[in-house]
Amino acid sequence: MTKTILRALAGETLPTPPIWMMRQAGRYLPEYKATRAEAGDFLSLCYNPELATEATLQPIRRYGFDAAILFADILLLPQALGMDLWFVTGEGPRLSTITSDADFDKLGRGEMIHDTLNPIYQTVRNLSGALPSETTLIGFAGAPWTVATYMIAGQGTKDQGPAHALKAENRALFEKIIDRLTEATIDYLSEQVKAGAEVVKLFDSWAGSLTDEDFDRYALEPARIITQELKRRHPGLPVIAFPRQAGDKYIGFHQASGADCVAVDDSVTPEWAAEHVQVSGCVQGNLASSHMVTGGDALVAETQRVVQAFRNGPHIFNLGHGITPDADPENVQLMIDTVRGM
Ligand code: 1CP
Repeated sequence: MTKTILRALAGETLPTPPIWMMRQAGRYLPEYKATRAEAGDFLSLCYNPELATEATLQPIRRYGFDAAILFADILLLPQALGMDLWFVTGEGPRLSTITSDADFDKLGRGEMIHDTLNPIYQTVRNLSGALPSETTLIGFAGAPWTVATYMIAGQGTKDQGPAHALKAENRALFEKIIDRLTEATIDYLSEQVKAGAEVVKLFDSWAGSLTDEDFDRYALEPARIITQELKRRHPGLPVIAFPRQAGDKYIGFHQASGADCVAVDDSVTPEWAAEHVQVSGCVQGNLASSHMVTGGDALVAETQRVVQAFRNGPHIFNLGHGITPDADPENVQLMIDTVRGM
């Protein structure tokens, strides 16, 4: 029998939606903290296939999710292009920056990314052999705009100000960065697929700060190019796009990007997303991740509401964004039991 996630991605309406969770491996789990301590730091964990395989499998063992997502990070790609990357404990990622043509010219291109990313492909190969037969393996990358915001600012930013500023001041350079990332993302995801990823997801976490034409040019268009080329290289490959906080721009995103599934965040209601987005294909989402912290009756009621809203079409149950480190692992179990018990 085909895996439930693949069936939903193919457009099937299932009696119980398959379920997985963004950031399902991570600091809310005691076993993850132990594995991370063993690795020493976060990047060493990402580049250690044995331990990254273990981190990926932990939430599958504990909860029996229908999908596993490769343990890695969207910022490994800029590092593979030659940028410096490090994580400051308690603060987040730091990178060398690109603010001039001279910075851009230092970036690598083509096959060279694989020198750095080979351990990630090894993790994917390990996982293909280690996952239960019903579990789907999802590979991923950051979308060009989201990754560019980190490469331009050198860190996470609240409003992506530095990237917007570069776009306004030197559009040619900004577009060269987007194009280079588009090309590298295709090669990166394609290699993940060759190693055994069955689905790929494109995380555009900051798509919501692009408006109007900019959204179409820098969120939609790269997603379309990446999806089209991946499907050309790997016929039948399902693609999940996540243009987070796209609002009205979620409407029509399936057709315009060619993605099989559009993941929606919780700034839109499930009823709205069912009416306007699910009409054109599979939707993934969208319980607010705060329920994983607060739990209780509200968690149960809102979980049921999401399942109900999406019941008449293809749906993959997920949160609206990643689970946070302060979440209670028991609330995750309650969410799963609620979805599967309906
Ligand atoms: O252990 C730690 O302290 C590191 C925390 C952590 C983890 C567990 C980071 C740092 N990245 C990850 C793994 C990760 N990141 C995964 C795989 C595991 C899984 O989902 O179970 C994935 C898919 C990501 C994707 C990712 N990284 C995104 C896109 C999704 C999203 O959450 O919006 C983004 C924006 C990043 C950048 C990043 N990596 C880590 C942090 C703290 C950040 C965010 C920085 C910021 O807020 O700007």
